[in-house]
Amino acid sequence: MKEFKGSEIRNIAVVGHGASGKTSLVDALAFVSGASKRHGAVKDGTSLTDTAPEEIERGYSINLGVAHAEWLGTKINLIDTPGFLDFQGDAVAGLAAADGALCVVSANSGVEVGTERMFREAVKRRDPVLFVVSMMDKEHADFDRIYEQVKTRLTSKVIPVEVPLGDGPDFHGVINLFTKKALLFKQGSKSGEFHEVDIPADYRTQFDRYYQELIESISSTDDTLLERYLEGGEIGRDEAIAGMKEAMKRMELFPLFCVSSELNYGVQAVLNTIVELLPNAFEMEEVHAFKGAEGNATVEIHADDTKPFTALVFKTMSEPHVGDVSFFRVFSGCIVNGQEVFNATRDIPEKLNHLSVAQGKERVEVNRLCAGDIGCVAKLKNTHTNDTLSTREHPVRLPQIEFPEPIIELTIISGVGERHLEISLAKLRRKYGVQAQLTRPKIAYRETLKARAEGQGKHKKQTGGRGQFGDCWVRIAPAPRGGGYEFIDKIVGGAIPRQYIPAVDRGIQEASVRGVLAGYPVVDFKVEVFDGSFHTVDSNEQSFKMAGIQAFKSVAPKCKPVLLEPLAEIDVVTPDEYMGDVLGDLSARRGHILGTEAIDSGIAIGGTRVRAIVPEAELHSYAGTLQSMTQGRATFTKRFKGYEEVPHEVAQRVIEGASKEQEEAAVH
Ligand SMILES: Nc1nc2c(ncn2[C@@H]2O[C@H](COP(=O)(O)OP(=O)(O)O)[C@@H](O)[C@H]2O)c(=O)[nH]1
Ligand SMILES: [Mg+2]
Repeated sequence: MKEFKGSEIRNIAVVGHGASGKTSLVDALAFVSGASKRHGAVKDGTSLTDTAPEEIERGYSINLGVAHAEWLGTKINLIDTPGFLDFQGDAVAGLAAADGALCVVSANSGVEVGTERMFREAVKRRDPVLFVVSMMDKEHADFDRIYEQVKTRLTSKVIPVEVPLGDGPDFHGVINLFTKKALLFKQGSKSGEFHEVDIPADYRTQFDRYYQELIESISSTDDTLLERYLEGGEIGRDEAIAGMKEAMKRMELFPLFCVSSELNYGVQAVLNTIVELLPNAFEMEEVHAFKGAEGNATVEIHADDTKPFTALVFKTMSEPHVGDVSFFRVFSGCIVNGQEVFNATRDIPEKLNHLSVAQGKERVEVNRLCAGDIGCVAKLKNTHTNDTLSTREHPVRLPQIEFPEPIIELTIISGVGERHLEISLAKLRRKYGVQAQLTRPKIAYRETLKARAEGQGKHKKQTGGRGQFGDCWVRIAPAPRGGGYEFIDKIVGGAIPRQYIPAVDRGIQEASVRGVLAGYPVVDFKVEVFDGSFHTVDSNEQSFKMAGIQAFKSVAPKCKPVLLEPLAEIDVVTPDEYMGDVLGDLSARRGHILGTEAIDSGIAIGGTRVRAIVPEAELHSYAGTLQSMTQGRATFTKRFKGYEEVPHEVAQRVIEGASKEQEEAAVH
């Protein structure tokens, strides 16, 4: 394979809702460019980037996939991403490795939840985005309607640079607004060949309207162009394209295209546009990386072949018969096949044998990879996603990709959605033959004490030969929330011999694992041992540990024990029309609303963010409820917030439930 410089590389993530045509588009781009010899199809299980058994069986992407196209002397690395929200971690990783995104919207289904989510994610990362209306050949395809939806639901800064000739089965060409020409696709051609003709008379009015809109949009982002436009001057193609590229970098314009990946119509135009309008890998902004394995000092990383090698592993995929394959983006420097590198994240050397680039599941071995490129390598010893590969002389750690946090938990597995869990279970079955049954997770209640009390713990046993004797007096008192456990030795005059005091401590800790109310661990209290007695023959460590257990059991119930429950702070982002429902539901879950704020970045159309503290016990299946309440358009994140006392009537139910469980356990 030819070697490409960073200025001849584009790294593009293909994002959007599930089944919007992303995988088919990636396949078509690689095929039409000539880099892939076969036009694969998702429905036959032959697409370039849906290759895992789970993906072929289900017909949708689960993992990100990497392929490439070669066009106009440029290598376009294409990162196909999964659209379902459950697998958005891979979409986030794909965006992190790319410098720009194609946001795919189906001409049929239009803007969907995944489109909103991934477009916002791209904007958040400040990646230029190009919209592609896919499946233009399908029944009920409607370009104008989709354009309107993108404009009202995603961003007012979208602007078509192509207009289709015909929608649905009648889709047969496009008008390119930059060249002011129409392209008529040759029916039955393999890779979307076309004749270039003048704009057909019956499309003239439509052309004028869209052209006007395009030129106005571009001029409004550039003072020189605007002045000329207002004075009635012409704006040439090259100027318009240069203006558009700059505006895209600043997120002031998002061009819109249309294709049919099945027929390969319009695919060449998308390839041209990626080369012309999206930034090359050398235009990457500098990244601040940490020096060394632990250091906090940062160093700037520039896309430059002559600088030390640095790369971030953005995906690790396990492949049958191969093992783990690590995909990485080179941020600076070059690497040659077989070279040793240094994983500063884990402080270990790694060897890059069979350095490759991916074309779907095929890997093409290369001699060298340089700044800005994306490569892969199999069988690293101990390198994982989010690790940085650099050199021993210049070890650095790049900023890590922030993956979405799991929001549902069932026993030991957790994930970002039901579908995510289902796939994890399928993988468990296929790879390890493990059958799992899912049950609802137990809430991690705790108990604590609200008053001080004192008392004795005495352990005495006389069974023939040598007896057991331990005796201690303790004071138990509450500690502040989060204060943990504290043991204070106040023994004077040898009432308990030194060597047995730690045993009292151990006994108390052991007893406090099962609290006095409902058997949950007791937290945040302190214990003073202040008196006791012993027997010269019968006392030993075991006896004093038993005395400690007895002391806790007799004193703790007098300390006003209460139940604590885990709280979560949740952050919901919802379209405004569902605000009332979201707030009402949170209150019904004993939620405490901390605040609401409108989100409006000025680029992506937002919604409202609601922050609330909600007891973990009330959040079971929240993900599903929120989804159905908002047609899947709201999202939430959740993090542990701490423990708080359970209101009396709720506590009563938990305590009754716990004693019932204990009875049942006793019967079985
Ligand atoms: N008619 C038609 N069908 C398409 C086109 N692109 C994709 N599809 C079909 O739409 C479905 C979803 O496509 P896929 O590429 O898997 O979407 P993804 O989930 O976004 O990757 C598949 O059955 C494809 O065959 C197209 O241009 N025309
Ligand atoms: Mg796909």
